[in-house]
Amino acid sequence: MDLINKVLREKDVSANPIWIMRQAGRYLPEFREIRKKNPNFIKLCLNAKLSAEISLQPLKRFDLDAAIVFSDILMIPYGLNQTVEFEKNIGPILGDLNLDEILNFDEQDFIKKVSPVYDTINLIKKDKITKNRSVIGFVGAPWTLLLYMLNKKSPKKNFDKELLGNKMITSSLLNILNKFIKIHIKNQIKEGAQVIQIFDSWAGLLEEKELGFYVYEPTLNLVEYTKSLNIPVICFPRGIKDYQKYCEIVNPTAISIDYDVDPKMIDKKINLPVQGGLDPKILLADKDLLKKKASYYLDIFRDRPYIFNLGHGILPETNPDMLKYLIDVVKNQK
Ligand code: 1CP
Repeated sequence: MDLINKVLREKDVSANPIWIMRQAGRYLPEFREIRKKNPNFIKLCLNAKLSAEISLQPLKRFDLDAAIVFSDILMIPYGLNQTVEFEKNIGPILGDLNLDEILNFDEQDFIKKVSPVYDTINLIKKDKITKNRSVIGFVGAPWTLLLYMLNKKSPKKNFDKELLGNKMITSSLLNILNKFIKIHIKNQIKEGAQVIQIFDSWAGLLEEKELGFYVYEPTLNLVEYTKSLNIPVICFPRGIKDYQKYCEIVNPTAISIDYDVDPKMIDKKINLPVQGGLDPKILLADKDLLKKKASYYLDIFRDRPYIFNLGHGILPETNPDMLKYLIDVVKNQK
């Protein structure tokens, strides 16, 4: 069994496996090379051969314990016929939402549109480099996807709460999203994904009283579904204030923590395998500080199943040598 599954399934504490959010991405010159020749990001995600190559790039350089499929959480709105484009320095721009079409969307039509993602996983899985490593599939959480679909761009700078005003609409969209997210999870597993991560990157934008409807209920449903397929599921509810309550209600196989949360509090209050935490900005500093901060997390989570990762995606300006150094620190700790 690969190390990550040992941690997740057997609660093994003898080693800390490591993978990095956005490990297949812009900080790698070999990724930028491919990206330059493929200006259409969605098309690149639909090119299984290139996407598999990108997914494996970080494993060729570093001793990482997992490959994560190179794709995007916005492939689901794309699969539901909402247009998705990525504009340089701006981010994703989505087209108008055709509610009637989406509410009646055919499963086979969706699969046809996103099936290259499954082909990518198949290719990654077949490569000998993943023989003793995990292949991680992923989805966006219903709330984060709903937000992109309604806001039609990143909510980073602005997001109008009035978009959520019509409960009939938000509730039916959440239901439809759950249906298609499950299809996406099932098909990634069918092609060989051994772990599923659910990214709820914008969970932190909600108030406590809104979490039940937008986050806890729909995510719990997906967690139970993934577990029923006998696959571990890691949840990353970035920015959420009460990780303890989230874990009590949603109960993922492991909880991935962001860099704002105090790991000591997590250690005291939460009784699940943990992943992540380290601030990606630390990789922009010097090696001594990096070692110190990484060791801080490793020490706190010494006696629990802990997968090393960052508290959000690795930054594009990161020097790949710093990641190499971090992996050495983690691998030499136990
Ligand atoms: O070259 C480029 O301009 C593309 C940059 C890029 C990359 C490398 C985007 C655009 N997506 C990806 C790949 C990606 N996205 C992966 C691949 C696997 C890996 O981790 O190596 C994954 C898991 C994602 C997931 C994703 N996409 C999330 C959740 C994680 C997170 O970062 O919070 C989100 C929010 C997205 C949307 C998205 N896609 C891309 C960007 C720049 C964004 C964020 C835009 C925003 O600020 O709202």
